[in-house]
Amino acid sequence: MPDFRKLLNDDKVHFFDGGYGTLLQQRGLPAGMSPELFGLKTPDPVLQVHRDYLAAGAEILTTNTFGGSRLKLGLDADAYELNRAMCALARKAAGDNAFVAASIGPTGHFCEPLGELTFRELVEVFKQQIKGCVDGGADLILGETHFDLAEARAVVIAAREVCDLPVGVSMTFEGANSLTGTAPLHFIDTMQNMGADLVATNCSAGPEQLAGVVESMLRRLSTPLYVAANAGLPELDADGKTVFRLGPDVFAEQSARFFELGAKFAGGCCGTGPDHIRALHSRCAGRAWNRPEPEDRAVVLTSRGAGVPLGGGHPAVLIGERINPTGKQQLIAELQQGLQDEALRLASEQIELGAPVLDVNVGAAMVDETVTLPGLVKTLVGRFTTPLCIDSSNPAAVAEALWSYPGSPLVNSISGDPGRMAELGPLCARFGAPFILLPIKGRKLPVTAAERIAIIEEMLDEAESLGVPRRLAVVDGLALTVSSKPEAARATLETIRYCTEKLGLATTLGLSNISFGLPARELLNSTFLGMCLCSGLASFIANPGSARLREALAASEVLLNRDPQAGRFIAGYAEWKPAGGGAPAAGSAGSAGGGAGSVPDADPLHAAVVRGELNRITALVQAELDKGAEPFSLVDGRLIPAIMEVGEKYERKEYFLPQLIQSAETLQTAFKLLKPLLEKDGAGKDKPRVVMATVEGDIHDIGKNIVCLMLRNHGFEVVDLGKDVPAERIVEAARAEGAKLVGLSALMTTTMVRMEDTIKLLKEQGLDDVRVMIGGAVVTEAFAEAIGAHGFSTDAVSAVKLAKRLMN
Ligand code: THG
Repeated sequence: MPDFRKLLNDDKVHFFDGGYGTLLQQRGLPAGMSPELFGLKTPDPVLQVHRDYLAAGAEILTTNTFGGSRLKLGLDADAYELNRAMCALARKAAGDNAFVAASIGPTGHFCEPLGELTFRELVEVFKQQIKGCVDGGADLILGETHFDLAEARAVVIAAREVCDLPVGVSMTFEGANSLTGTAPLHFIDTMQNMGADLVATNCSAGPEQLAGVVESMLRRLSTPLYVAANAGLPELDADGKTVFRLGPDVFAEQSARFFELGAKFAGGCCGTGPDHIRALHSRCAGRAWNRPEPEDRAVVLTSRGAGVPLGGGHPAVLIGERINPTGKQQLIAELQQGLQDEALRLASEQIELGAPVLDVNVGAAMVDETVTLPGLVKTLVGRFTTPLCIDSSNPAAVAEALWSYPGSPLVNSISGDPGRMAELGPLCARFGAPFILLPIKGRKLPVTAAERIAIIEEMLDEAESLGVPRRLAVVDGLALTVSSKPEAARATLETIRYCTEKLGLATTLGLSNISFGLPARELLNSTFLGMCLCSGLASFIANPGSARLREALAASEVLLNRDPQAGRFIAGYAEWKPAGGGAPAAGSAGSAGGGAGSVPDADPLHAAVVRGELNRITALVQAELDKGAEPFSLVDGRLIPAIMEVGEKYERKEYFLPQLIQSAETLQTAFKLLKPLLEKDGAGKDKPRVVMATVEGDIHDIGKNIVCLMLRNHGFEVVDLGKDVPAERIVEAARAEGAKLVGLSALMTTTMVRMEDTIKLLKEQGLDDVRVMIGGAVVTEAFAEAIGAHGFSTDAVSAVKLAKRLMN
């Protein structure tokens, strides 16, 4: 058997056949009758036309199945059998010397939200048709004359489910776009993301006009291209019938241009016949394929109406972060009630601010993401053309959203945790969805660049072994908070540079993580953005409402020579005035360790804790002890008031997380020295005990660790169970330790539901007198109440207050 893949891979140009409609009418097809049903009843005319095309030099015959889907044929016809029979007919004509391309035309129906069909139904319809074609002996599955990107994608997805024949789609463009708004370039971007074996354009106009369509694809074309023009533009003849008048020689001369531009295949569409193909063949047969060299290798996100390239020298892309329940009460409440207004408002607001891509995250308590996420995606793609970034840690929700999206969305994300790549990678490959590769694996966040790169390379290897193309990967450089991991920002920069330069991959970043716990976050975020862009960052998830970020982005694009003649910058910032406010007065900022001045401290011990003077504290405490101070009064009268002052500074936003941690650690160092002495005194025996844990499934423990530290500083005996702790272990520990307080932490919307399990289990096991306090970025008062917690806190300082209140 001949293998069409050989043709796809050789160095030559090749020839398809031409139009069938007019020729079949000349051979008895009644006007208004479906050519497919005609062919089923009277195969001979169809067979004849196939043979005429072979004789004219066609190497690939297209089957008489264009309108052969069950939706097009109607319920009475056996679509499978018709397609099988028509493919068998073409096979009979082709024998072993030519190839059979199964023609799969539009169904005549739109899928949601444009029409009534679901995308799944569309795929099922095509699967039935394609099965018939495969059994009839097709060599290639070829979608033809498609005008909707979703339907074009459905052909590819259906073909891949049914067979492993090569598959291609030909789209028709009316002027600059397809009927539902897709540009040629973004059509091929989408098809190439899906790994289509062939891309094509046909119909709508003559070869002169189609050359323009081909030119607009060239920037990123790397897949074999097939072009089939009409015999010129349609004209009305004297009887009011449409005719195509371009003769074979002119058609051939003009179509030869397709080969010069880089097409591998040419043929004909409406109004062409064997003479056109013969003329084209005799003019161009034996030519070498002018293999297209794409100018840029960006990863492209697409929708019906837009394409957004990431990397490949394109301007960095801001992915609007705001459709995300974090910190948004109204959005959460609406999502829980199945409403979309707030999400849609956030979408249009971000689009107006210029966000070229929107992140969509609906992960919140009491929201079923597998329903809510695809539902919102459907509405968004119906209203806006902005490509989406599907952000969920729930693989089933991601899969459902992919079924609802008519292009190439960005899947956010695939982590290095076991099973994730195997589950989501092939899905992304099948749907042609670029994905964010998140270099997180197991419980420990990788801090150094070397650790991150090791995970990235391992994940890329796994992707390759699963047949998931590396070109779909967009690496998350992982912004960790500098306030708790000061070395992490540099590691992010190194990771971005390595991925860009050594691995040739596009990158992204959840920018705002970097500044968590610090003041002037926008200042840090925008400065870090500039650094990251310099290291090659291709995209970032952020709030497009931040003027400072937009300014940093616009300025960086000029400095990185990606804004020709500074055109965009000048257009946006010619009238720019620096933000008001001026510089803060010197020395007025409340900086830990600073502001010591020349005035001696009233109490050096107190001051050392407030300033976080970790390396001085031991000596100071020892000096006090040497002077005869009581250990207990040192703690109660001087150290505890000092840490209280730190807490107050934190609440007044004079202090931020780094100062809080530094002071807490200073106090702990003092305690280490004092602890044996206090125990000798008999103090500390009746310290209140608290069991602390980050719940099962959640590996974030920075917040919980800070709360533990602060609780210890305030005289609590803390039993820290760590992170990813099952409910059973927490309950067991509370019982064994006789703790009357349990503190639970969860950072993610997906894991905060585990808190409820723990509370239920405590009750079930009769530990009714144990109080439970909860915390974490996404935890709210309402949630705490809903699950029966006794309180919730937003930060370590309020957690201590809450713990004290609950223990009284
Ligand atoms: N990497 C990847 N995906 C990500 C992240 C990442 N997705 C989620 C997150 N990080 C990026 N998105 C957000 C969304 C919201 C906020 C921060 C990051 C946020 N919200 C404010 C709050 O919490 O108060 C609300 C501000 C507002 O009103 O907009 O901070 O790292 N791959």
